[in-house]
Amino acid sequence: AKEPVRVLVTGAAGQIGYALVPMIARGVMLGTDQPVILHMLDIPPAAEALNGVKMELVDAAFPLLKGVVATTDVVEACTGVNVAVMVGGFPRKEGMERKDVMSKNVSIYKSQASALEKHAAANCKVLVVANPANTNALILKEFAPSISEKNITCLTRLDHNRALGQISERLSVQVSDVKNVIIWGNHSSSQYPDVNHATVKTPAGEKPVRELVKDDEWLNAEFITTVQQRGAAIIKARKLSSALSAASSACDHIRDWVLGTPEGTWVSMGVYSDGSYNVPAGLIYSFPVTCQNGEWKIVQGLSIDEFSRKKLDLTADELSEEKALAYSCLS
Ligand code: NAX
Repeated sequence: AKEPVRVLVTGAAGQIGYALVPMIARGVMLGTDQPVILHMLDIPPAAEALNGVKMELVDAAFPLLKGVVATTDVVEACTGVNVAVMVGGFPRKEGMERKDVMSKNVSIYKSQASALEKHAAANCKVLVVANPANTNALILKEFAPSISEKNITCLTRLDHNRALGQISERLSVQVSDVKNVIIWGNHSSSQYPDVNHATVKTPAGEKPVRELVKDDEWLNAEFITTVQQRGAAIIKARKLSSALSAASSACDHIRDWVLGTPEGTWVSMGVYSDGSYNVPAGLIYSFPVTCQNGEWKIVQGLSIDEFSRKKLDLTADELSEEKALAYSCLS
């Protein structure tokens, strides 16, 4: 039998946490043959709720779940973890300045970075979900210098999956037959959902999405804004932000990273830019990646037209600005 993998979920008493921990315990993230030990962290005001989640995990009698640590102590939470899913953060509340929210999250990610660096297992893989996800991941990277930048990522898979979903609905095809959309840039409304290399599996072979949709006007405008604004549309409908889709996408992100992407398929992940596609190095930026043997690699050589170029640059500019704002909170 396999040794259990320790998975940390921060903000585990929140709504994404509530959807995510049972998925992990069922093997959705790491495979149905992989035992897991869940480490759940939240802050003292949520301690009782967190304990309630632990009680439910016990009650669900998940065969793969070999242990649960529920704590408000960041050192205990981080000790020995192999995978860290960072969902906890400070939300933007009405009337709050962007700088104030940034400052709260910078201080959270700075201290959690140190705890992970000192106490996590070697080669721990980190996924930041909490917003501003890209910049929180960058802060985490800066303050955990001994964790390889290859191991620090942020979630844009939800946006990627939303793009697949929109194409599937539009063409009335199975979502599993659509692939290779790309989310470029920030997990914010400046992101660029790109279908220029996306395809659909048809009885006559793989066809480009553009050829099948036959409506560039829709693809270049409404499709993009629908994906960019989907989070807001969910809040409007549910009066709560996306939770089950965020949790499911976080599982997709880690699963593909650890177990690999299928041949010929890429996914979107926020990763540390090496300057690929002339995106400034040193930002956490969402790129198309393939994964093998537990490592992601940015897909190279895709053609970028003028329309796309502008959009890649726009979201990079926003991230550079966020980075500067985050750094200004440090001093
Ligand atoms: P909730 O407010 O329901 O849960 C957040 C939890 O984090 C709370 O239980 C809170 O007590 C805890 N927390 C706060 N500070 C903490 C700290 N320092 N250490 C540990 N835990 C802490 O929010 P939820 O709806 O679950 O969303 C969580 C985060 O995901 C938010 O930042 C949200 O903006 C972000 N999202 C990111 C998405 C993405 O695709 N990257 C999509 C969904 C979601 O909007």
